[in-house]
Amino acid sequence: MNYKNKVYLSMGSNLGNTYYYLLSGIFKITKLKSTFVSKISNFYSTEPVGYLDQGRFLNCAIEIETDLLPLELLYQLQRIELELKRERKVKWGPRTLDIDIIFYNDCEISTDELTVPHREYKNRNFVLIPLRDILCDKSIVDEYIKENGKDVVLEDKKNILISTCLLGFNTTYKGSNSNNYIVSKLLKDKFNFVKVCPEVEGGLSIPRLPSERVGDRVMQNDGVDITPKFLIGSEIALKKAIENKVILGIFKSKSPSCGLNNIYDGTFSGKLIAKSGITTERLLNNGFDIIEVDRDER
Ligand code: A4P
Ligand code: MG
Repeated sequence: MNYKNKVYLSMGSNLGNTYYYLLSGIFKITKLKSTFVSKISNFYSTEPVGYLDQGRFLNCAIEIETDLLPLELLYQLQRIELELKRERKVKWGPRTLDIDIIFYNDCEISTDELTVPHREYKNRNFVLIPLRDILCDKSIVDEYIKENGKDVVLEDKKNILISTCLLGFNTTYKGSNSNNYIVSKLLKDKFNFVKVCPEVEGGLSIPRLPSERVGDRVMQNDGVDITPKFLIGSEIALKKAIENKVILGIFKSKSPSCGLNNIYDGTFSGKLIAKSGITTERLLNNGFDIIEVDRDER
């Protein structure tokens, strides 16, 4: 991808399921117009800086390539923060998601709304250390990193339940895959992925006939009711989630098993309705957070 500007973002969260907010933010950034997420740092548990009466943060940094201009990018990032329930109550206080622009090429910007490079980055190990992971020239930050005790600690690898097709395995009903470069390339070595394809593990073949949810049932397009297989698949997925203590699921969008916000409406005419797939519904009912993503090859 050849977008003109190279930008470094710092991301932080210390409310609720912090991994859910950082990863959701990253997937939303991949959806921005003319924007490509090219690198993701490790994830760090960090001591709060500024307002101290709050829990530790989870921080990371990402590199993006984009044609968005600085203010356009800032507004898009603020919209993403809002969509992920960010409320601005206390300056430097707890937040589900904060996304700051650290560098935009080597531009220097100073307006009421935006200061780049970020005003505080040199003073903050929680920005500098993740950034160091993804900068080619590490000397840019090395001179500012202060001796690091326990203020910035590399997180242990967490378990994530993931739709097998997103990792490039040919398990979709067509016998193809839904490879997503963020999971299969950029996140692969940062998490332990617990793979699940609820349809195949529930006993369906590859390839298989298309199926859609019709009310509480799942029907193939030849009229055969395959609900029991979907239920077995959802049970297997839930068992894997519990046994592996996964922090969340990353699932293929629009699928009758794994979709989150929209699935096909049961008429096999390509129309979507607001509803989740069978497995997603079961995991949500058991308290797991789900992020849905689509095929994204890049
Ligand atoms: N703004 C100006 N420059 C920028 C920039 N380069 N990137 C303006 C993003 N925004 C920028 O930000 C306030 C205003 O800053 C915005 O309206 C924007 O126009 P905000 O996100 O609404 O509010 P905030 O986050 O409370 O303020 P601020 O100054 O961004 O706080 P910081 O600097 O982000 O600090 N401790 C740890 N361990 N980890 C953290 O992630 N984060 C903070 C927040 C405090 N302590 C932390 C962490
Ligand atoms: Mg901020």
